[in-house]
Amino acid sequence: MSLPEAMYLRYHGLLLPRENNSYESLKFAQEFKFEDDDILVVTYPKSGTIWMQEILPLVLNGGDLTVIHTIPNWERVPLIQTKRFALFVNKLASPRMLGTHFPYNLMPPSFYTSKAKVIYIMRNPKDIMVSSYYFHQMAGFLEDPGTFDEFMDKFLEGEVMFGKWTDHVKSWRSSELADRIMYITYEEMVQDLPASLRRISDFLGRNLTEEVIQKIAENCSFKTMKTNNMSNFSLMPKVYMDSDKSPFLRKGTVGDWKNHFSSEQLARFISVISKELEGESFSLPWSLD
Ligand code: PPS
Repeated sequence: MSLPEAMYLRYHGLLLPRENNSYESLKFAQEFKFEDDDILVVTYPKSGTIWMQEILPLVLNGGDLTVIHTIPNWERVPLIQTKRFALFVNKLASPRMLGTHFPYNLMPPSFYTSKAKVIYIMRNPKDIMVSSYYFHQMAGFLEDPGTFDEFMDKFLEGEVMFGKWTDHVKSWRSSELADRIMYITYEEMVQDLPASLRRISDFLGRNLTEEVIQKIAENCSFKTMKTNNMSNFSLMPKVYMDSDKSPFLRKGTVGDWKNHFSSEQLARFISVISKELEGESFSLPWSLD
């Protein structure tokens, strides 16, 4: 399948949408200086990025909703590789909340020597693929996904933004960041958000009362986030994201892949992914089948 050059650039072999990434923004990211108290959310796309952009400010400020009600998610926890990053970075107060879809090996040099903490969210790749399929339909800056079957080929080949899911996960799972990194899954957050919030606040050294945990959980629920204009991308022009085609906050569930995969597709998917994870020292928190 041919690559629409107008829509994507290539960076170290990875496809990145030109709409929000440029060679200048990537250079800016590479030269960016991490501080020891920075907190970085890392995700492969469609794993729960905007969810953590809602959670993180509330955990850090003890549940004050002002930030999530007045500042758009892309500005309160900006992604370091994006064009917008240079606009917002100087406005961030310490500790800075940052995000990225970069694999570990493409992080800026200053990251490795800093003590910045990382929250890495993993999501079942089958649900990522479904979420991404709909996202490609609604995002004007992404290639039309074609049929579900065609999109699966691209996903498995890594011919989608930020490359292969397996490469991303492998890079961060073997990152040797020791206690600087916390791994959490989308599924665990769906299953028990208050427990996930307790884990996150412990990792960040915050001591939140049960009342605050419950308040954050309510305000970060799928239902509440869908109505928050600072988080649901309703501020974006329709040519950029068309929620009539598919809302960004689409389903927010675990296992939607069951409504989309045929048994042949499931077998193909499992075969490719398990082969690529063979010999890795970590195990996945869920079964692939
Ligand atoms: S992106 O484009 O990479 O920034 O997308 P990302 O934010 O990583 O992932 C989008 C999916 O996360 C779901 N989401 C949530 N699920 C449950 N609860 C909450 N609060 C929540 N917030 C975001 C969102 O709906 C997308 O998943 P799907 O499966 O498409 O619904």
